[in-house]
Amino acid sequence: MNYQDFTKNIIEADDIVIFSHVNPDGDTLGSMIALYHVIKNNYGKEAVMVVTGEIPDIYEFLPEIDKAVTFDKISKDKVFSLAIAIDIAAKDRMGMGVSIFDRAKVKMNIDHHKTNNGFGDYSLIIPDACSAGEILFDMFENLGLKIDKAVSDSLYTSILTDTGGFRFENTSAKTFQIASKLVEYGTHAGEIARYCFESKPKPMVLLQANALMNAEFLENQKIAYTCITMSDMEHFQAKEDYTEGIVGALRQIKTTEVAAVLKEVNEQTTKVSLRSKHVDVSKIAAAFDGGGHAFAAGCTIQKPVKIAKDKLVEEIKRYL
Ligand SMILES: [Mn+2]
Repeated sequence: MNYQDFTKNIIEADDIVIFSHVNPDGDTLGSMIALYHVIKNNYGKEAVMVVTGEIPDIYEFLPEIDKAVTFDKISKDKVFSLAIAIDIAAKDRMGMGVSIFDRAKVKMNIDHHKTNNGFGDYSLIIPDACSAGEILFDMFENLGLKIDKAVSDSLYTSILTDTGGFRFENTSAKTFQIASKLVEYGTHAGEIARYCFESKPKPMVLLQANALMNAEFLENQKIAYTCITMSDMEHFQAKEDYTEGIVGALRQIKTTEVAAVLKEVNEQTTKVSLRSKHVDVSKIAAAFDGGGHAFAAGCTIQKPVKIAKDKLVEEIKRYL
């Protein structure tokens, strides 16, 4: 799609719904909130924001995020004129809400995951963009749309979190140029960083410390992994997002090439997060029908955590 298709479809739409992805992160939430405010302030339209799963506490500062709803709050036969998927690598990442997306008259897909297959009537997939927020910034600027502080803070959150605080490989000169412009639009960089990186709930930090203590290291310590069980989650009274960041901490170790966190979802299901320094872990995730980026990917393995771990390690070894 081109940028004008965005304007045309917003103007023609009677009602609009925006989808963020399951286990929402700073990029999908920041981008969704930015879209919400841009649509409201530039086109005078109210969009419905849909989240799947719990919004991490740290993102409560995003302007009007309390207006976001879960899909079950939308009537079952509702047909929206326009549905926008933001930062959603594959349709199943919308969870149960995908039926609402599928029913919409016009479906739009804006994303930066290279594994995105371009689902929808209009898709804007830019794998070189560090975040969905970066794609939106370019589009908003190109269309001459007003970027107020709410939009600026939200886009900055997208970019800051998806680049790991401007540290990951996806951080480009352009990323800094956009960040610089957002600061000019009124965003306080230190304030957003404090919300995103220094506002963790205490049990989250303790769960993470425990997970790191239980980590195992294989192949000359090139593989670092840890398993988080349901009883760990219960012991620390952890919310779903409390495991966020553990895999990054394992990658921080000098010897680590591939880091993995295996999370026991139930007796038969294990969720896997992968990070690496050089290895393309999106290929490892793809072996289990997952996906993502070269250095950050994930998948779900329908096996008990102990068996999933063996299968995963076997697959990782093939890429070392
Ligand atoms: Mn993203």
